[in-house]
Amino acid sequence: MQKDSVEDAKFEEYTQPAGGWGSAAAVASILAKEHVLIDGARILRKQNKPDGFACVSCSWAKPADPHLFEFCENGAKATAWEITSRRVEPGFFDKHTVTDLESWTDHELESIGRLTAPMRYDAATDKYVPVEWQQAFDDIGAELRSLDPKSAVFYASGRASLETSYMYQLMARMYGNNNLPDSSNMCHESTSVALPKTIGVGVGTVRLDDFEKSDCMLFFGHNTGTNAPRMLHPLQEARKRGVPIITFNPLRERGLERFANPQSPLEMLTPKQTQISTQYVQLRLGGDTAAVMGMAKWIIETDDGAARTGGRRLVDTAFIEQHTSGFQAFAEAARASNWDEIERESGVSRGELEAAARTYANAKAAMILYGMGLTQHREGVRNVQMLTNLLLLCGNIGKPGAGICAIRGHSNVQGQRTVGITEKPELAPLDKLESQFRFTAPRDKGLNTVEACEGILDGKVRAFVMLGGNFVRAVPDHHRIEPAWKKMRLTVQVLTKLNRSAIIHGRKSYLLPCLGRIEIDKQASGPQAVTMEDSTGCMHGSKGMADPASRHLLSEPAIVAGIAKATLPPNPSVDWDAWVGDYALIRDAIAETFPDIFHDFNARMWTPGGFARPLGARERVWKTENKRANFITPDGFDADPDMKSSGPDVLRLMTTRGDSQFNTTVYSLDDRFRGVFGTRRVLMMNQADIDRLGLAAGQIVSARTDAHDGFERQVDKLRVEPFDIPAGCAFGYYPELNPLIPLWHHAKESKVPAAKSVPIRIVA
Ligand SMILES: Nc1nc2c(c(=O)[nH]1)N[C@H]1C(S)=C(S)[C@@H](COP(=O)(O)OP(=O)(O)OC[C@H]3O[C@@H](n4cnc5c(=O)[nH]c(N)nc54)[C@H](O)[C@@H]3O)O[C@H]1N2
Ligand SMILES: Nc1nc2c(c(=O)[nH]1)N[C@H]1C(S)=C(S)[C@@H](COP(=O)(O)OP(=O)(O)OC[C@H]3O[C@@H](n4cnc5c(=O)[nH]c(N)nc54)[C@H](O)[C@@H]3O)O[C@H]1N2
Ligand SMILES: [Mo]
Repeated sequence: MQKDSVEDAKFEEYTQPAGGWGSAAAVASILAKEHVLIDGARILRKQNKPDGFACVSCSWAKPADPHLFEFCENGAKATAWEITSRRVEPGFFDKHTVTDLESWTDHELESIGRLTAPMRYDAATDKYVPVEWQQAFDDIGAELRSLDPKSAVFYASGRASLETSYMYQLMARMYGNNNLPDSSNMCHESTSVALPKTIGVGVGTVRLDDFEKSDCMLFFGHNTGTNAPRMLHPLQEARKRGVPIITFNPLRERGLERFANPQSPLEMLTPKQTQISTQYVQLRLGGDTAAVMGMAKWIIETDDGAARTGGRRLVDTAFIEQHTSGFQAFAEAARASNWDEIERESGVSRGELEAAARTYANAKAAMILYGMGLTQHREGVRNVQMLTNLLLLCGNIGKPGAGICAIRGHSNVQGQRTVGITEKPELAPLDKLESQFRFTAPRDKGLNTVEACEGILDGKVRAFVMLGGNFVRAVPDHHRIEPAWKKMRLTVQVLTKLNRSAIIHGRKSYLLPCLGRIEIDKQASGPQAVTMEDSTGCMHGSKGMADPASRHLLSEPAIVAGIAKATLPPNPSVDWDAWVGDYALIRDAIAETFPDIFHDFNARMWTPGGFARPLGARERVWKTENKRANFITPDGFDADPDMKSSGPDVLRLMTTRGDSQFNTTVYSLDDRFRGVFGTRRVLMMNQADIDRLGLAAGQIVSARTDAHDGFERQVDKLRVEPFDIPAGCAFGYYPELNPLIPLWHHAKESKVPAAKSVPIRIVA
């Protein structure tokens, strides 16, 4: 277990490419640390294989013809973390009161290993004590039945299978609410709100085979080498074909600069590496709308000239005519915009944006890929809509090699939405569920993540059930949420390892440890398999192969069924036990609810590469209100309305992931690619800002939010270090800096916390 030491931390540039020997060494080291060297190696061979298990780390697509090792360094870390030989037996809790554990870091809490048995909080001793499964279910059921259903929340973190997620949403709705927030509310909800209005789907349109057909790729706000490393393989292939890749990112992320394929012997033995980005646009945090507007301006004005002189057109006028609406207004806004403002807001020169626009507009089929750097802003929805504006301009939706790729987070976060986990009743097939299961579904809007936090703060939320995740730690305004969280009547966590949400608990609290996806799941009808949806809308089967961490663990479907049976009145239309006995029956129920996507589910789930869900936009069928694809003209470029009046001492902070964590799960304290070793308590700043604010490299400071809403938000003991980041911007790590984000500081329409634009002052 590593101890975070701000003073002794090391900062040195990492000179290697992403992948390569550094990656191979890191895999061996984590397998050794978790004491799973031999079994780990056996298990990794089955990772992301058509007959194996789906990686529990990111949601990137799994190819039909996988590599010999279809996993990356971080996928291997996630596997080792789950199949670790370390255990937290009930005896551990004899030695530690829960109050003692409050001082443990996220890294310390998880590194002690897998929980092995269900536990209940005992207020008399301030300890977790063992409880029988049935007793836990009965207590939880009794508590939930005594509450107004509107005061309970059912959160899902994005890892649980389609089968479990379907059962979970059904349980919440039969209980009486649509309070089904999920991690997507903090993640790609800006996508789910933006895209239905522009292209009529809630998810990205790109599939894996588009990578082979594309001749230009634009990357916005995603750290691929760390957060979806397997994607570097198709990118490397594209580069070998000469495809230009343009990256828009305030940081020079190593994976998007250069990559050595750790599976290619040649590249491992010789210093060969592929340069990934052909142009790297280091824009300001939140500068994307302005940057894309600059590109659109150049394309439209150049095209205006071509129209006059009979030259080659850059704008796809036939496509725009036949398929879209709103082009004239958008084109007018682009022509009217001025370069000074574009350069100032984006932090990028006109020349650079014109060069990027030229490359893009000359491509026959271009795709845009993006992540949290776009969605986690006050203007997250507008950012995403600007990307579709740019794609529509050149007809880049609905043809091979083109499209938009929302790079999702958790391995089944997209799928959880697909099978009904949503707080928005209009997105769930409530009529169908009612007729299938003979109950009356609640029709009022449920709570999303931010609204659930508001409910916790004002005492309206009394019970909180978590299907995975670490809600308390992942949400904004951490220091305000923690004390309120403790006042809830009931917290229930289905989990694999201890985390902050288990330690900061409600008055009654239950820890229900489950099997992980990599483990063998034996039920009445034999070993079970489960399914997930990847970032490209393809559904895959997954079967576990490791021995369970403990024989007392239950599967996630069994736990959801246990809570449901103890909470809900009996309903002959839902046989929870039969579902747990044979997950194929759950898949039959899913297929009945969603026949378009999931017909013949059990037969198709092992299709190599997964089976794809139908997406109208891929065929240029627009499921928008006006049945056309829509340009949406932005009302300005301003990245953050909350920072309008902030003076020059206020920095714009992004909170981001390092290379050795999965969200709040911190594997180690190093962020190798960015050259940060031994601490996560940093504020990385532009040298000019360090000088201007009278600070020095290595100085220990506090960061305070510039919010003016009556609350003091401060994180202490952060080390200032210089970094290649645009002036006025800073970065530090999530979740350590979550206390700085005001709950109300979220994307306007989607309510995704604006974690990439937090206004802070440095207090020396
Ligand atoms: N190993 C590993 N894999 C993961 C995860 C993990 O924690 N670890 N998490 C999973 C989850 S849930 C998710 S959502 C994804 C997250 O994956 P990412 O979307 O990569 O999220 P972040 O790590 O927060 O990094 C955001 C990136 O956006 C850039 N950025 C920040 N602000 C801006 C901006 O204003 N404009 C632009 N253009 N760029 C900006 C940052 O420099 C950084 O490169 O990864 C998933 N995969
Ligand atoms: N400041 C800031 N805040 C952010 C973000 C950011 O970039 N910056 N990113 C946001 C994003 S994109 C996301 S997705 C959220 C993530 O928020 P969450 O999804 O809530 O958090 P995780 O850290 O992924 O959850 C980790 C826990 O999941 C449990 N777990 C692991 N495997 C399993 C399993 O198989 N089954 C079950 N039942 N439990 C399991 C373990 O106990 C582990 O401790 O955080 C958001 N918060
Ligand atoms: Mo996420």
